[in-house]
Amino acid sequence: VDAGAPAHRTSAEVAARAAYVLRAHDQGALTVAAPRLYPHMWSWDAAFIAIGLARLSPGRALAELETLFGAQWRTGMVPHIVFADTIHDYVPGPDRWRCQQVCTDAPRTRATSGLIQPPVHAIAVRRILEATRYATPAERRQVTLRIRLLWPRLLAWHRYLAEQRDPGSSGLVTIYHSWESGMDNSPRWDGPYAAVRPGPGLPPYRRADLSALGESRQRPSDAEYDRYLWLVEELRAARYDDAAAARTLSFRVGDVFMSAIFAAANEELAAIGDELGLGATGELLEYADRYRKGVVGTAGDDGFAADIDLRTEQAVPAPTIAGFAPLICGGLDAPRQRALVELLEGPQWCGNPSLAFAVPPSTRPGAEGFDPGRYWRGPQWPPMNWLLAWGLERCGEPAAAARLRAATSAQLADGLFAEYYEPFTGRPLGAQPQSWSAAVALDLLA
Ligand code: 2M8
Repeated sequence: VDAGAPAHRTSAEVAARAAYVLRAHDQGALTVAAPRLYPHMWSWDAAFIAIGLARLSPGRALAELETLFGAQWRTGMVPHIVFADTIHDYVPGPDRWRCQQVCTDAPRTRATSGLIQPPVHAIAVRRILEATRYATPAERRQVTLRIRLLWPRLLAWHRYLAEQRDPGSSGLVTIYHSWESGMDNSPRWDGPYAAVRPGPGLPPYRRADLSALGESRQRPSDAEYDRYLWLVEELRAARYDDAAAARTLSFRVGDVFMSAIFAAANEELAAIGDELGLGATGELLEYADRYRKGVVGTAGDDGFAADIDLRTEQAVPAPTIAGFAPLICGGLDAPRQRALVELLEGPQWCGNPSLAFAVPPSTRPGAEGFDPGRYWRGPQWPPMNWLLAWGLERCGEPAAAARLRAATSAQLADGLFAEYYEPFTGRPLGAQPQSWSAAVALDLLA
């Protein structure tokens, strides 16, 4: 994909370019998130990539998740990074995580990280199953059979989240690291990170991300990276054991956005189970209900949700897109849902007249910690828009969903598939092209 940015490409042209990007990033049964900056498989990226690939080939889309779940831990945990076989300059690499060396639950055949990411996977599998309706009968049979084979792994993943990441059944999934949220340097985490103090035992490391991107203003700061790497030290010292991590880690937060995705994903998995006669429906719907209530329980009168710092038991209200979590899982009463949709579409967020495209900045412009060019502190992220639009549709807000999809498609019409976009100038930032942005474009435009 060339670097020129002519706007107003036709939908067909953008979709073709997106397909080309995913093909170029395909290593067979693993699509790298972005060749230079992220030369491996990321868990929630893989789910979005599968959602896009479902438009081209349900079988290939499912292969992506089969690869990811092939690296599932014995506990049911699905790791946030599955390292590609090729040697690449990514920090922290397998030598830092040392999962196989310190934990017998880690898979033997693949190097992985020891963290998780939001469970978008069942949402992707349901879309793959739906896509088979347009496939040949033989492909439909084949893909359905493979979904049946993957099913126990999906169920084990959801059980892991409900049991190990929320042993008290509070309705919020606990994260041990902001990498788990997927929104690494979001102002959501500034409060909780104040308690993370990297010790002298932090081994030196290189900022491989800065050399890969050639740009530091768009990435997290060095102080943030010290904390990220320090938490990896803490986790490895706990041997990636959930009970030990819950006792010893200096970062433990109940993540509303992850919990909302989990609630919705449980419903999707239940629907797949129902359609294929696989059972566990009652259990999954119970999880859905638990996490929906957990998310809604943190929301204010305007429906905006807040994470909970589990070390202080305090809510950490932050004006970021994560506050819109209830629009992903539903469950607000009608007046609060209306208020939240109005907030999303109003002048503080998508309706801000200074925005180049009417999609939500990752942090509310003008809020403390907002930075329009820096990663999760302000830029707009296509997969988040996709997710919110998907949630709005499910919540019975089809008009708002359609507006968000249209604005997301307009932003992606540059055909560059940037990792994220500067909200006021519309400038493409981060890795270019990034697989999940291409995947979202493919789903919206194909
Ligand atoms: C970013 O995170 C990784 C660490 O997991 C990194 O900065 O190296 C995040 O945007 C995350 O949400 C995403 O999954 C990953 C790959 O796209 O990159």
